[in-house]
Amino acid sequence: MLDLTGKTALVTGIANNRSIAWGIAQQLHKAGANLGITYLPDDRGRMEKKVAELVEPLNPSLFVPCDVQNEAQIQSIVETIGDKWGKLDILIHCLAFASKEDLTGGFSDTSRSGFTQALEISTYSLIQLSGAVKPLMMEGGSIVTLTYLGGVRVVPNYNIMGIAKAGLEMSVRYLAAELGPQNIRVNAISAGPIRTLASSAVGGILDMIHHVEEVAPLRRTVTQLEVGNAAAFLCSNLASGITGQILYVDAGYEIMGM
Ligand code: 0WD
Repeated sequence: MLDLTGKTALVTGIANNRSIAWGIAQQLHKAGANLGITYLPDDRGRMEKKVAELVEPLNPSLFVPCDVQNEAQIQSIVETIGDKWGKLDILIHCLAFASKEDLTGGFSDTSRSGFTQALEISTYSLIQLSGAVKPLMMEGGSIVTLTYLGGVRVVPNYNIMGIAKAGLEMSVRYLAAELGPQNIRVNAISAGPIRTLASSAVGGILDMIHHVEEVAPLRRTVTQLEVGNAAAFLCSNLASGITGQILYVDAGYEIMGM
């Protein structure tokens, strides 16, 4: 059965109660995992307060700042995990960023700085975090990231984020190949469109959701908790033979041609 008792899990990317990472954290907790939660720090400490209040019922034993553009913060997280837990079993990479102006309009207008920022935060961060936690996964481990269909097909307005997700999906494969001999599995969940803070920046997101509700085999989109269930599965022994894969949790939308 699905049981994560005794497993330590670091969950990144919780911004509020709509975040996919929040759905994942709840399901990992339900399966018995010991949680560490990261938040994106800001000058006034607003995010810290908000996320701390939200996750309190899950009793995280670690609560640390993590801006993936801040190398020192990543190192400090690794040290804290080493001191407090001694090992890490699960890493949830559930974050992305692109500037709003690059998520509408012409793709060929993408700025150099927008390209660099989106790829650094959304794609490089998986490579960076995986490399950082690798020494902590001495008993093996599971790394799960979040991607979207816009990384393999053209979705209006997804633009630069599509390039970031294509790079992310290929990073999953390279990481899986490298870390497999250490029994570290690396997989991605390709989620259907869900209303969140990040997705609200994508032009026409509501139209995308309505289209999925009309066309997907299940005639709806998915919830954060459904993505959380799939993540808990991928992190558990039930998925011990699965690595380097992109698992679609999208109510079946991906199979449709029209
Ligand atoms: O429809 C959707 N919502 C889908 C999202 C469909 C398929 C995939 N995804 C992916 C996203 O691309 C992302 O990789 O799921 C992941 C989580 O996104 P989300 O749950 O939709 O969005 P949100 O609740 O906004 O969480 C993303 C968080 C950030 O939130 P804000 O909105 O404050 O940027 O990523 C974090 C931050 O908490 N984040 C960072 N974390 C560390 N360092 C950074 C950073 N530099 N930048 C953003």
